[in-house]
Amino acid sequence: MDNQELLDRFQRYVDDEHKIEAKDWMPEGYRKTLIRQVAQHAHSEIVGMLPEGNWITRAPSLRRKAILISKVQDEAGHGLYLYSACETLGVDRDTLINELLTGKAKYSSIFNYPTVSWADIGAIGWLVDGAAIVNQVSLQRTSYGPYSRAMVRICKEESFHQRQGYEIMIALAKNGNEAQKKLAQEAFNRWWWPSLMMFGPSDANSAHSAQNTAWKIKRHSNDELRQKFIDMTVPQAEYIGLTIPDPDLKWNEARGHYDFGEINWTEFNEVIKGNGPCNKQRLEARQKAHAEGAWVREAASAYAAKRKKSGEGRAA
Ligand code: BYC
Repeated sequence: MDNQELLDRFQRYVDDEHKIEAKDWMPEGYRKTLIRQVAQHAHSEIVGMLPEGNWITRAPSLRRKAILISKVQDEAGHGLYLYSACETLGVDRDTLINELLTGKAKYSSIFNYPTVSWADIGAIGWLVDGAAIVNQVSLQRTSYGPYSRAMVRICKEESFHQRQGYEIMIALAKNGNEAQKKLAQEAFNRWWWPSLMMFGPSDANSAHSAQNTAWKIKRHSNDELRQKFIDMTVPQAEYIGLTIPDPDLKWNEARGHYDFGEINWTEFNEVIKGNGPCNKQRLEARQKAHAEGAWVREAASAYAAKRKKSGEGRAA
């Protein structure tokens, strides 16, 4: 069968809503773009542990500390799960990690912003995990089986994360004193716009959207998901008495959606190029953790080799 026939057959299979599995034939472009996206997603989970990890020692109560530790631990689990999904596409984990550590691979722009107060932890859970869920619920129906199944599990945990963030914001913004209300509003102001950027460039400027939508890797466009997130989040903000930091935000009766102001795309492009407020710090933290963990990897490999050898001995 020539390549065009294989491509047509692949497209028909995807159009009929079948999942592609690791051993199925797939176009090289499909494999490549999935490795790119799933790896970026995995890196985002791992780098995403850093801004919140920064507050574990300073959480305001034992209950908050225990919850935050479990949330950050969940994120490590999501990262490992996604690296495994990525490996099914024929790339090994060392290569993926190396691409993160050398700055070659991207991770979500959102994790290059600092967490300056405890309210930022509430804002991250509510807004960042909230935005991640909107994107990931859509990705549950992505055409690549291992990625789609990873999303089902991850979404369940993310919804806990989102609620714990909103609960922190309720405590501060709705039930808190004046100083706490102020802290919550300031955190909201810091995280609102970067959260909208998580959905990527506008559809008109999204390089991968057309092909990835045809392959059903993407089920909704960047702008559709961003709008969904805004429509869902504005009433939640109003309920707890927060003001949306966007003078152009207005309900549009005819569209049945909120209109909103222009995103600062220059800022977005700078952050994804490596020039955000914390890009350097995030990469250095990952490089340090990797170097300090070398002995663990060596010990685990030595132990695995020893087990293999003694297993071979027993079999002989
Ligand atoms: N940040 O053609 P486009 C979490 C890049 S973590 C950085 O629209 P695509 C959590 C894009 O990669 C959840 N880069 O791309 C963890 C591309 O660059 P390359 C993270 C971005 O792939 C801890 C270029 O811009 N979620 O929940 O069709 C604590 C052109 O864009 C961003 C995921 O990773 C960005 N925001 O669509 C708390 C979701 N946006 O590769 C929470 C999975 C775009 O050509 N990813 N770029 O150099 C996706 O769904 C898609 O990749 C995107 C972008 C919607 C993000």
